[in-house]
Amino acid sequence: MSLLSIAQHGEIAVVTLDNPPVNAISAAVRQALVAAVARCDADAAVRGVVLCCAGRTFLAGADVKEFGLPPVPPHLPDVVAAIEGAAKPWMAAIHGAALGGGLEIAMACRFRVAAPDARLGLPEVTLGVMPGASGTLRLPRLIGVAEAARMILTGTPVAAPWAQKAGLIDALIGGDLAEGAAAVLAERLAAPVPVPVSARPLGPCATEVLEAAEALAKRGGKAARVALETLRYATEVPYEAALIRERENFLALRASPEAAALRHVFFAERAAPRPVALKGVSPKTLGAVGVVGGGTMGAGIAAACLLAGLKVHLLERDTASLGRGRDTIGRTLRSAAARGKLPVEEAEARLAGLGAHTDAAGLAACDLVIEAVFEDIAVKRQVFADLDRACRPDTVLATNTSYLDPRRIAQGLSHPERFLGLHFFSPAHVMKLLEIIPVPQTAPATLATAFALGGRLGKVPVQSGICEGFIGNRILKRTRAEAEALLRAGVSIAEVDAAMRGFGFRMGPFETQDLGGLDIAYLQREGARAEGLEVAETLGDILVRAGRKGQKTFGGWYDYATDSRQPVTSAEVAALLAPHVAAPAPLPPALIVARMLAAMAAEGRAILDEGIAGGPAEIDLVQIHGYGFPREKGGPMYHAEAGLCPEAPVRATAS
Ligand code: T1G
Ligand code: NAD
Repeated sequence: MSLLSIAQHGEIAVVTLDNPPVNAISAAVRQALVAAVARCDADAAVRGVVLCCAGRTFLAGADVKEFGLPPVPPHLPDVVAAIEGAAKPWMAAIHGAALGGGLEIAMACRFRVAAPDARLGLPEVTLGVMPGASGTLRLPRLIGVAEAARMILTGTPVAAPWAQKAGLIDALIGGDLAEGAAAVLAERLAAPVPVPVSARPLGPCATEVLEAAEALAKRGGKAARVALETLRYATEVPYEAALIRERENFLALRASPEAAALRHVFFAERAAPRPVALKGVSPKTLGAVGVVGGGTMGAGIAAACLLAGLKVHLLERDTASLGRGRDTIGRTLRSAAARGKLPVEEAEARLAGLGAHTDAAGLAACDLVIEAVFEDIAVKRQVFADLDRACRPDTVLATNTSYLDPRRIAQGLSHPERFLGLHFFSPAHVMKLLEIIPVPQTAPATLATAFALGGRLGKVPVQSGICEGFIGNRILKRTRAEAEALLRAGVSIAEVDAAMRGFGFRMGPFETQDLGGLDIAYLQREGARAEGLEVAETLGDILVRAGRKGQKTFGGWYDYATDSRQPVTSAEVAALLAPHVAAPAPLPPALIVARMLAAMAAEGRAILDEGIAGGPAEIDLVQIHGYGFPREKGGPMYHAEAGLCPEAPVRATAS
């Protein structure tokens, strides 16, 4: 099919764009649309035009692949102006999603209709930019400043029924969209055509509206703040002046390092669920999923699977533990329903369908089983021996171990080709990162099934080779060592945390340890020492031995009042560490950040050299989706590659 075709439906021309996979608005699409306006205007048989798209969605916005390239005319604002200025009125017929420039083109049309399940949005801030083709001017003219601000500053799309109520679209069209739209347009042409959206009034907005928008902009980062200023300006000046300001601000944001970093993340996230090595490999059908262990991780994993609409069977070692696991899962699903993630009755139905067992025979029908029992090789091996007997030979068996070698867990399995590691992160129903760890015998279909599960759960799946801590926890160990090296060099705990928060992490490395508990890593080190491995003493060990495990003991790297999570610098910690650290020697935050990022990038390069990760972008995704690395910085490998992170001085101590 050609990029653009025009069919006649009586006096209505139906223009169909076909630019797979998502009808991104490339230079060719822009040229074709401008030509279509001229062609329909010149055709005396045409009284109105319906714009629709082939494939899975309406226009998904500007072609992000063109962002780093010199702009090619006609530019998107030219297309928007051509459509609004057309002699024959246009109607946008939306299915799938009208996003970014796609919605801006739809708002230049005199009419907009949509399929009931369509979505409409201006997600530009998620790419570090803002609407650049009249979105900040036309959207508030259609739905008011308050709702327009919420859509623009959060980048969150809205559903078509809401859009109709708000006045963003004129009608919902069931059945054949093009036919329905043509019929509606023919009817509408019997009455006077509405004025163009740009001609509608937009007055100053109430102070409380802007105050609410300011709160949203604070959370949205730099692009959201610029978008808010542009929106505010649009309510104060005539349309043309505001349009010029919008374009200036958009182009400035598009050239920003944050926008470049966010585009890197955008494409990395879309490549993650479809590794090239698995092209053509069919995953197994995922009907029922088994989860062994209903503790912290098992309950989270089971909840994630239920929220994704999968049938779940939970296996615990006894009825008391099973009851605790089911209660945790129930709380998670009811909380999701309370937040509007799914209807309450649907949550209850899914909970009622949860299989609950204390014998592995209960998992016999499962297509995939995830083990999340104690981090103990003997316990895990016993569980897999039971599953080997209870499940079908082709049932995929996965371990959620954090640190054990999956090859050791797989020893003795009758069908190791169906086994691998699936490393979820806590809380498992929230954290998007999923590390997928094949063993040498893992079959491609098993691996493809794991990636398919990741996609079904809305995770960001990243394949990891086998090493201590896989990709994420290995880098975490390196950066914790670097943070302690800074302490030994005389930098304070608070300085390190403040510097990393200033860079964009929500919490610094020491605050994070207090939140999760210092004892988890301590026990892992003690376990290695018990096995005769040489593991250097860490400053964290000193604290744990003094009973300071973090917030759970009201003291870790910081002190905590019994009724507050507010960290307070601790005199006891200063005394405990005094023999091991230099006299206070503050460092500029930029240098602290440089050293920490250099440590991450150095460990990432070692991971790449060892073939543990497939590429630097995957390491970036691990850090962003598993450890809070700020998205708008692109990840440690991107940040180092982009020359944004000077090589820090040689590391002070070994980890
Ligand atoms: N440009 C280029 N490629 C895109 C693209 C885009 N806008 N959107 C998706 N792709 C590619 C993606 O990389 C993948 O490629 C394939 O399409 C399928 O994507 C002036 C400036 C539309 C909801 O932010 O939200 O307009 O890996 O796996 O799950 O104001 O894609 O197959 O080679 O995500 O069905 C604003 C971003 C741009 C929309 C479909 N628009 N895209 O989801 O498919 S800025 C966006 C999405 C803008 C104007 C400004 C989703 C989707 P490959 P996918 P999906
Ligand atoms: P947990 O102690 O909270 O839960 C373990 C559960 O396993 C308990 O409910 C226990 O009753 C159950 N169990 C033990 N033996 C069993 C058996 N034979 N059959 C069925 N159930 C059994 O532990 P957790 O934090 O959920 O960790 C579980 C696994 O996940 C560990 O391997 C851990 O390394 C890994 N993991 C933990 C985290 C984390 O942040 N906690 C993150 C990623 C991975």
